[in-house]
Amino acid sequence: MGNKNHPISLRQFQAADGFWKEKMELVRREVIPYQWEILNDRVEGASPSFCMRNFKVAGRLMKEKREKGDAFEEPVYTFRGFEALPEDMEHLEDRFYGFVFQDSDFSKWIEAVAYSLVSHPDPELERTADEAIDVVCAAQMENGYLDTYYIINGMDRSFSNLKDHHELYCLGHLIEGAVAYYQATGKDRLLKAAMKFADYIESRFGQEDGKCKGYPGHEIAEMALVRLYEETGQERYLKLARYFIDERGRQPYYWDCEEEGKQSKAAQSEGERYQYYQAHRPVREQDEAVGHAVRAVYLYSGMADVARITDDAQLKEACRRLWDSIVQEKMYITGAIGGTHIGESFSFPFDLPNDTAYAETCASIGLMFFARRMLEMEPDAAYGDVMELALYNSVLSGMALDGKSFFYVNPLEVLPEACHKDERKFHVKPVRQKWFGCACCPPNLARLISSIPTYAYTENEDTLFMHLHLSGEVKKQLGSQTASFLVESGMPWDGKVTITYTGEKAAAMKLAVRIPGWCEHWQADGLAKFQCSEEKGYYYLEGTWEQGCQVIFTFEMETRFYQADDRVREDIGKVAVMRGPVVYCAEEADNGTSLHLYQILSSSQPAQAGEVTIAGSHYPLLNVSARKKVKAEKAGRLYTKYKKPEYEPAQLYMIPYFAWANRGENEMAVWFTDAGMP
Ligand code: FUB
Ligand code: ZN
Repeated sequence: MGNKNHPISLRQFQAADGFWKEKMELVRREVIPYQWEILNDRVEGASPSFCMRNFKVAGRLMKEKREKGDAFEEPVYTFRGFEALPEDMEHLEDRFYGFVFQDSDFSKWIEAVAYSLVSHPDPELERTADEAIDVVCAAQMENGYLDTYYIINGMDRSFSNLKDHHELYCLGHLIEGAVAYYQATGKDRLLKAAMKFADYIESRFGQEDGKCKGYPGHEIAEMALVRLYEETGQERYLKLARYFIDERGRQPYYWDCEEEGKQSKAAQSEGERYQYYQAHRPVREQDEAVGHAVRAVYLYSGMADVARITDDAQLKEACRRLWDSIVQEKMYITGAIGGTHIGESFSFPFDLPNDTAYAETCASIGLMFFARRMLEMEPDAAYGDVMELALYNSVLSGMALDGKSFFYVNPLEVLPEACHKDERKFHVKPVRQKWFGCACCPPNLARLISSIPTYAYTENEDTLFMHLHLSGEVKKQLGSQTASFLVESGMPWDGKVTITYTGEKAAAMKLAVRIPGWCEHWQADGLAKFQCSEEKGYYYLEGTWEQGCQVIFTFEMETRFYQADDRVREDIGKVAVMRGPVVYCAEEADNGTSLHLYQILSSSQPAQAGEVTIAGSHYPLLNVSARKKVKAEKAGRLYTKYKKPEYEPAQLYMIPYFAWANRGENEMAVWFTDAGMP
């Protein structure tokens, strides 16, 4: 067993002014309180959540059950799926509303609250969270079961549709939220509830005779159970996680026994069946990332956790293969994944359409989960590069700059008219929305951003790994001694990273700094005292750190053009622009309409043309040499005889991709035809 490299605790990091402190503050000030209002259906004009309402209804049922004892009549399962809210909220019936996994919105919210409380204690928020926890715990059944969908609709059908009905997904999120809240506050009410639910599941599922041989339809329980194991030291949780991972995809398929599984059996051939759920083959034999993208990366994250803890070489190899399949064949330049809205899924290799991309925010967040776990398994900057790419682009684009609206889908090209009129693009929204009926992404963003330092740093006994370069003070415990470093970073706009040792006592340790893959030229100053080496993209500084000792990394941050592999049909002959980890895009707001008429002149280097103010903040505005097709005179016909096109010189102004769609509905594109020379 080995648990060598783990994320730092949030207590070890104090953010300093800079990009990430601003984002974490935004989540604390805007997103968390807003989401609490949403969870309680108090935001006018936003899709109702029903989340806390469902817990309250389930709680009332549990109370009635306690009071009536044997006389209590269990509700009989009534499948209703999602129901739109009647106009009059007062007259809702006492039943379950929303999606089957609505409970998880609370769990993600409480997880974000927990992280925020560590960085910024707030008694009032903590009181609200404690009250919410009371409501949730009141809904728990005596045996530990806690999923309001079945508690309200009838327990006679619980565990009857593991494939689609998310009970184990809700368990996973509950565990994540509960562990985070316990770690933040020391309060164990929710943790005990989550353990009780996990224990109940453990009593029902597993290899042992008489136990159900099922596994989650939507993964997350795997990684959550590992987290619960790491928090409590209780081996049974690790065993259950491992069971879920290894049982998945074994034949005969468990889901063939489930009613709805039989339907998909008829529709799909052997080998394809259950690909959507990554359950078509045992996970150790899988080599292509397939199916629902969020499910996939959540599974792979759990696999990486188990592989690391149990030092399982075969499982590690499977993780590496699946990682390669994603980043070599199925990832957008923005770090987004999920090429098709059909099944919110990965498409076939190199099928990465820009305007119909699904690219769900949760999927990029899940990719970050997977990346961090790969880093815990084996520090290799290739994982850090992807984690950083997803973070600064497809994750951040999921949230408006003011934290008040969200994208579920993160396309790389948008024509608003198409979003409104073309059914193939109805999933693509030209502006962020206040909330969604299926609101998985916004609370996922909140929990990720408020815990970003745990992605920036991992540590083992004598080494602190810096994967992301955030401004702030980071501490590391070395026996009874505390080492600390102040990091001043200009990322993502400027590649200078100054690291000053601020510990009172000198410390002998290694600091390993990720050299970003996008950086071709870099230098480090102040190294004289250290033994330095470079391995797998990390620069190791080993020696005795004394107060005031300073190392400065300068990562040259040039604006660069990128091209895609020739097999990506949609991007052939096109270029995209990046500067450091940030992908740039052009918007109608800066360039006018008809972005498709622009072609980039990749022979000239893009320049920074000052700044653009969006939602009150300033962002770099790039000026890219281009040419624009002169519109042909109207011929009155759709097709005319070929005439050499005429172009006029033009400038294409580009802004960071994550900041797009913050100025109303407008065209946007990341990839442009490369005209090469003027
Ligand atoms: O099924 C739960 C969540 O809803 C998934 O992770 C998202 O893709 C959305 O379908
Ligand atoms: Zn989502």
